[in-house]
Amino acid sequence: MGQPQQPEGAEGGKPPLGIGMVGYAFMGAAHSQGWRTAGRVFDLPLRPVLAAVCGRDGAAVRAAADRHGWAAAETDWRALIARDDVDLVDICTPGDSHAEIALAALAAGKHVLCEKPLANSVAEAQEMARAAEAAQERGQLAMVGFNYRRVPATALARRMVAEGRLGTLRHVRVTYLQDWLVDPGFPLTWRLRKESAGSGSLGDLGAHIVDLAQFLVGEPLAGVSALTETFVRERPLPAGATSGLSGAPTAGTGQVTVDDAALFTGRFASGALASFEATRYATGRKNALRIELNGEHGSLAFDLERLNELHYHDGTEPGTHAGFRRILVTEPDHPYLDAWWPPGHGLGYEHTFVHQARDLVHAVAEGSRPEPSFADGLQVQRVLAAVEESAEKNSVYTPVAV
Ligand code: SOE
Repeated sequence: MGQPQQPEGAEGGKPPLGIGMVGYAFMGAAHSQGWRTAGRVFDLPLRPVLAAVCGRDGAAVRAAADRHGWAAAETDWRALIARDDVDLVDICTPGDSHAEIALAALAAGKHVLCEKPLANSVAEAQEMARAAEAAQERGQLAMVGFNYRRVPATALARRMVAEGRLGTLRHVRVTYLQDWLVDPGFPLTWRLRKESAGSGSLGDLGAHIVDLAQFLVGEPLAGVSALTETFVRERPLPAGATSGLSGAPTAGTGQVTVDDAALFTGRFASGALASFEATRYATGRKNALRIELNGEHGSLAFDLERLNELHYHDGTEPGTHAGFRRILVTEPDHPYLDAWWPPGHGLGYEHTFVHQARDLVHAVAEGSRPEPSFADGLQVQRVLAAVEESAEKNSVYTPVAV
């Protein structure tokens, strides 16, 4: 069993904030890193303590506790929530358990951090947002893990849009491209089944870009028009799965019941037009989240694969020497950067989780409303539902005549 995180340096003497995390795979590892590091880099009002991690497989969760620095391991999430040393429950499980765990944690008086998408349906997300609202009255906080808001460059972009540097926005262009499903032999994991994941690329990648676009623009989408596709409809069952999942057409394989790709356009209430593409079939693209905003006075462009940079075009400059310039977002007065390395030394993906933990700890200490809230998560869920409805109805899409 791992040792409890000991206070070090600036952390010593601060009141503890006990964290209990459910799930320990990819997201669990990323969140562990965030909780371990936040108080060692930032001067936090509370000291995050990695109290306990939970998973169903006893041996595996104990190994995860050792690896990631959690003091204890639990195999029942209800037992984790009931622990006196857990003040905040961090949910890193597939979407089908988010609602149940979050509602139980809020009912038990705990703060909650929940991975995105908030839930697998609007109905679940609504219940969670209602419970979070009531909990906020009692001083308990609930936040969704849209970590890409916490890249210093995207936080700077938000600041610049809010300052009016782009003027009225006309276009928002976003893509989130991965390629891990290109091989039809890739197994039918939980992310490819509706009952566990809710949706496919749409909920996994589309949720991120919807949230990021709305965050940067500063307002919600008013409507969408969408196309979705499932390119490979049958895949081999994962190793260890003995029976076909419901709807399995042949022994040893099962049906993909979610979208592989989602393309949609949208309109913001203020009039800006937006386009979105979320896919796991963009051969050669690994984690390519790109966003560009065009406004009447300027433009901003961001690429997650070059996340220390923000490109800015100031359209008010004389055309003779105007053009996109690269802002290296590593200066101490850039968001989050005052606590990190000297200019030019750069941050990465993992730091977004450190910043997420930092911001949530501040919110808990101050009793403020954390962002993105469960209400924000619900709003994203409504956009995802509208995309699915539009794609299903095919109502706005017009086939090109042949
Ligand atoms: C999917 O491949 C995934 O892991 C997402 O689930 C994460 O949210 C994203 O940040 C990276 O890609």
